[in-house]
Amino acid sequence: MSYGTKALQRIAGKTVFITGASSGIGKATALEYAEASQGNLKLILVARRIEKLESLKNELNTKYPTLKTFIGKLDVSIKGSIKPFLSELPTEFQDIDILVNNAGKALGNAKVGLIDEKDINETFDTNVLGLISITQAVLPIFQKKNSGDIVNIGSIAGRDAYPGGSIYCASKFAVRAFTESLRKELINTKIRVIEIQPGAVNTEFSTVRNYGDQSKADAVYKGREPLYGEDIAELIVFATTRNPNTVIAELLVFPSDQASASHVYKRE
Ligand code: NDP
Ligand code: 8X3
Repeated sequence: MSYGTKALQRIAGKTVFITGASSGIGKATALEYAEASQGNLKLILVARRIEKLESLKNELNTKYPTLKTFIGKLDVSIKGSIKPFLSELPTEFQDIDILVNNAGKALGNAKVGLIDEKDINETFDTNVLGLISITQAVLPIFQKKNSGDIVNIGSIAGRDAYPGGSIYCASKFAVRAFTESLRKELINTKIRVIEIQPGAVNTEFSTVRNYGDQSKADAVYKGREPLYGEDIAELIVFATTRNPNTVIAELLVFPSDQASASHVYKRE
């Protein structure tokens, strides 16, 4: 969508780095930035499934011939992979202006005592340590020019913990704490730190959470009116095209039929 002339000017020629761009919110955000800038933008898109990024790049190139897109296979949970990735970016993509820390996941619904150690590690390595490592690596670029936007994708699960979500909720509470500390640390700079906290969004999130069981994933949204990746993408672009004096610090975003974490707690 169009965000108006001022937003178009503010975003013109910027370089936007999106993690987890191969599906859902990240993919929609890449498309939304391309549209909002009318193709006058550079996009760095990363995820593990490079073939998905290749088809997204083709789609973007077809729709927006002036857009410059760099795709990369990057697993944010692998320590030591992030700094080399950034230093090997083509020169024209190195001066990042907007970082969207979006890559993340929940794995399963197991209760404490029964949670697979591998799922605990993968969730924290991706949602928390990956996000922290990317931020640490990109922040010096922003500090050098005293500008830049960091958008962290939190969740209602980072404010309202629920049974069967202990690990995912803890990871998103950690994202919120990290984001708040960072915003306070950067108070004397022009760097903006933004957290978007969605409720239910119909993406591949539930497929991943249910280990690929699509019928379980579909059941999560049955009878509900969830958000879609595009809805969150619009808010990310909106937040990062405000006047530089304006920081959208937190945005809690529900679909119209949700008002808390959507899980039911009752004695069984
Ligand atoms: P999707 O599963 O559709 O997208 C997740 C993205 O993260 C994919 O592009 C995936 O790509 C990427 N990803 C996963 N693991 C890694 C990794 N180790 N390294 C790099 N990229 C990775 O889900 P969503 O779009 O819904 O999720 C995006 C963010 O939104 C997550 O942080 C999620 O927690 C958050 N969120 C989602 C909500 C929802 O209801 N859907 C609600 C609130 C927050 P690939 O597999 O190719 O690596
Ligand atoms: C995803 C939303 O409620 O499934 O962050 O945890 S929820």
